[in-house]
Order: sequence, then C-alpha cells, then structure tokens
Amino acid sequence: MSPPRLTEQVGALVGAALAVHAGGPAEPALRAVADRLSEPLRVAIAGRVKAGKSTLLNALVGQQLAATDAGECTRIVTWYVDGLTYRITLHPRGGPPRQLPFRRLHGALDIALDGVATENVERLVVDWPAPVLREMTLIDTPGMGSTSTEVGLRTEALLTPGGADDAEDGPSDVDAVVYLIRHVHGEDVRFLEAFQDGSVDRRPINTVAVLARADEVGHAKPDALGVAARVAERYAADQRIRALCRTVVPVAGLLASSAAGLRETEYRAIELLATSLDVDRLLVTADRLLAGTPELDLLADERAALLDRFGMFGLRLAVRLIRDRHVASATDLARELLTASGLPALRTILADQFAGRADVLKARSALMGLEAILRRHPLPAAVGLLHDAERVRAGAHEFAEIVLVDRLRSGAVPLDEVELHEAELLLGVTGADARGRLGLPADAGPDTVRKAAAEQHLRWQRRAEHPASSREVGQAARVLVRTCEGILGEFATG
Ligand SMILES: Nc1nc2c(ncn2[C@@H]2O[C@H](COP(=O)(O)OP(=O)(O)O)[C@@H](O)[C@H]2O)c(=O)[nH]1
Ligand SMILES: [Mg+2]
Repeated sequence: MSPPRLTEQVGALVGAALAVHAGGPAEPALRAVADRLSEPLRVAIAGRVKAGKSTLLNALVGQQLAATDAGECTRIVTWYVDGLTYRITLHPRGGPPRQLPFRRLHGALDIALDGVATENVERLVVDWPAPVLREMTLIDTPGMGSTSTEVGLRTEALLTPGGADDAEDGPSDVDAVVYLIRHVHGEDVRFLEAFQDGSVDRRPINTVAVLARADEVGHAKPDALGVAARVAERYAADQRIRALCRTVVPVAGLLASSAAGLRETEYRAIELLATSLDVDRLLVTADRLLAGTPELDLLADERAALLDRFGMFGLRLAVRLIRDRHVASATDLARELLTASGLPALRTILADQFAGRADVLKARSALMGLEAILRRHPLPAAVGLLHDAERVRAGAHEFAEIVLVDRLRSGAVPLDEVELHEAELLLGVTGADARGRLGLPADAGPDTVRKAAAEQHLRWQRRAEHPASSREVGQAARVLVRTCEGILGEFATG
C-alpha cells in the first residue's frame, strides 16, 4: 500500500493540533491552516507598478475584471476566488468583512469602497465563477516600488513569510508567485531574494517569472515576441535569476486579454483599417493612427479605443492576419492573437509548475503554518505534534526534491551539463508527471517508462556509490534514486 499523501499526513497533524487547542487562542489560526489545505492553490501576481499585473490577471481569467492603470482599487490587494455567485467582500483592517455593491464598466469591475479609505482596506475578495479560479486563487497586488511606499510594503507583507497574522517564521499568505519583470531592475532581484527565506520552505519552485508587456520589448515590430523570447532566455540563463525562479516566459498580456474579449465591432473596425490603402502609413505611429486619413470611416475615439485595447503591435499583427487572409472572422482573429501573445505557454507552465504540484506546495505552506502556531502557543500536550511535523518535513521526498533543484541551480552540486539537465528533468522542473521527468513523450507506453526509469535508477545509483563522487553528488544522487524508485513503484506490474 502506498503511504498517505503528503496533504493527508499534514491534514492529520493539523486535525490533531486542533483537538489539543480546541477552544484556545490558537484555534482560529489552526482552522485557517486546515481550510487552506482544502482550498485551491493561492497564486499572487507580483511585480512593479505598471508591469502589467492586472492586465495579465484579466488575460488568465479570460475576462476584463481587474481595473488597470489608475483608480483606487489598483492600490488594494484583491483576491479572485472561484465562487458560486458574483460577490465582492471588503475585509477592513480590524472590523468585520462586508459585502460591497459593484457594477461593470466596459467589463471591468467598478467597485464602490463604501466610504472606506484604501489604506484601511486589508483586502478585497472577489467571488467569481471562472474555470481558472477552480484551479487556483489569483491575487492581484498593487506592486512593489509603488509611488506610495505604504502600498509597496503591503504587497511585500503578503508575499514574504510572516504574512498577515502569522508569526515571523510563519508561511506567506500565498503558495506561489508569478513575478512580472519588464527590465531587470536591481529592485526586482532584491525583491525576489527577499521572497526566498533561505529555508526549505521558500524555493524557486514557487516563482515563475514573466517578461511582461513582451510586445513592447521589440518596439512592436513584427518579430517583437521573438525578440522578447530571446531576452527571456537570456534572463533565464542569468545565474541570479535562475537561482530565484524556475523559468522566464514572455507574455503580451494586453493582447491576450483583449483577444479573450474580442468584440465583433472591433473585428469590423480592424477589417476596415486593413482594407484602407493608407494602412501602412497609419500604423507607423500612434499619432498617425489617431489623426491620419480622416476620410477613413473610423472616429477618433474608435481609433483610440483600438489602440488602447490591442496596442500598436496587436493592431499591426491583426491587420496583417486579415490582409493575408489568415483569418476571416472575429473568432479566428481572437484565436491567432491569443496564440501570438504567449499566454498559452504561460498557462502550460502554471499547470505544470503550480497546479500539478498544488498538493506539495499547499502541504508545505500548511506545515510551516502549523509549526509556527505550535511554537507560538506551546502546550505540553502538543510537544509530540511539533516533533511529528518536523519529522514529516524532514522525511518528505517531495521537499527533498525541491531543495535539490535549488542546490543544483545554485551550482552547489558538481555535475556536468548533461547530468545537470537530466537531474533537473527528473526532479520535475518541466513537468511533475513521470513521462515529463524522464524526457519521454506524453504518449509513451508503460514499458518505455519502466525502461527509462530503470536506466536512470541504475545511473544514479552508480553515481551515489561511486567512490570518486563528492559528498554533494552522493547526496543528490540518492534523492534522484528515490525519485526513480517512486516512478518504478508507480508503474510496477502485477
Ligand atoms: N503594450 C502593452 N501594454 C500593456 C501590456 N500589459 C499592460 N499594458 C498597459 O500597461 C499599463 C499598466 O497595466 P496594468 O495592468 O494596470 O499594470 P499593473 O500596475 O502592474 O497592474 C496599462 O495602460 C496597460 O494597458 C502589454 O502586454 N502590452
Ligand atoms: Mg494593477
């Protein structure tokens, strides 16, 4: 029989702690830890102000929900959670939560804060039925390096350990982070470093970086996203960045979010533009687009709206697609723009890196929360529980894998390039399922999986036992051997 899953082990520990602390001051915090284990993974979208965070959130949800640019709500941490109905709840600093009236203005939520000043709002929670939110709760943040330091500090408090009401050593309120970079500012690296707390519990595994507003990187030229992809690769190869996050993917969030909500009227307006003899001249600069060729049947505000929604890159691309007869309807165009935006690639990464390991990430957050609470509220009856929690933490192979990825990335384990690559694969860097770990195609049969796993098993076992292997290599190889054993067990016959 396979051992209980990590979330079940941690769930049982939290249950036992709840029994010991029933009616005591630690009960609410323990209950919150228990709830968190059964909720979707919490993923925060972070980065500097105007990095394109709210726009990317809208793209991921596939609806224009979050307000972008200015407005008081962009200064508040907002949680988007899967809900049965549409509902917005304001959690003030101190005092009970209350429901807020809202309406939608051009799709975006227009929320009346009901007289509460933004600095007195702890967070907004938006309940919204949407498929992506069933997989993960998305948290929009106001941004680091905010014009107002207060707002920046609030974001950091959310993401770094010892969030809202936990002790210093408690987990952060989120399980994983999508971090948006436009250029690598010193500040970005400093923040990413602060997010890792140097212990087993804050590792690159839970941060994915997005090279945001990717269409602007190559000056909105036709191959802008190709340029952005090369920049992203360079960032991803940078030792400092590698040590802090798993991958860097370029995404043109604005294009993705507008494509998701592409309207028939917009398609017709772009079609009109595409058939104009002046189109090439008009698309040279924003000024020309807004004021040139007045006889074209597009009002100034219609032109401004197009530019606002798709950006210069998006418009140029859309015009080209229509002119070359690649697309002939709003649906076609939406699909092509979405593909070009890079969002599908990010979705895959989120599914592999976050959703695919939600259990491990949540178990880790819960374990940290539990240990912090037990230390803060020591009871003789709970001493054994603290030891149990430590034992689960030390014994969980899933955590050992996470630590090893980090060590490999920091250069602490002297392996050659091929071994490093295969070790990272085996540890699930590009996907946590067995076939991904073995570098096999998704349709590889069980025999192929067994054979590949056996080869890797032998190879790392030899490495572990070889007298010339250093201590670091030996330790790493033993973790990899166990990973192979897990796969062999999973695919065992009879
Ligand atoms: N060209 C372009 N503009 C973008 C993109 N994403 C966001 N923007 C624009 O950048 C500005 C700031 O975006 P917003 O999402 O509010 O950034 P936030 O402060 O990080 O939430 C807005 O005017 C967006 O329209 C993008 O992918 N491409
Ligand atoms: Mg924002």
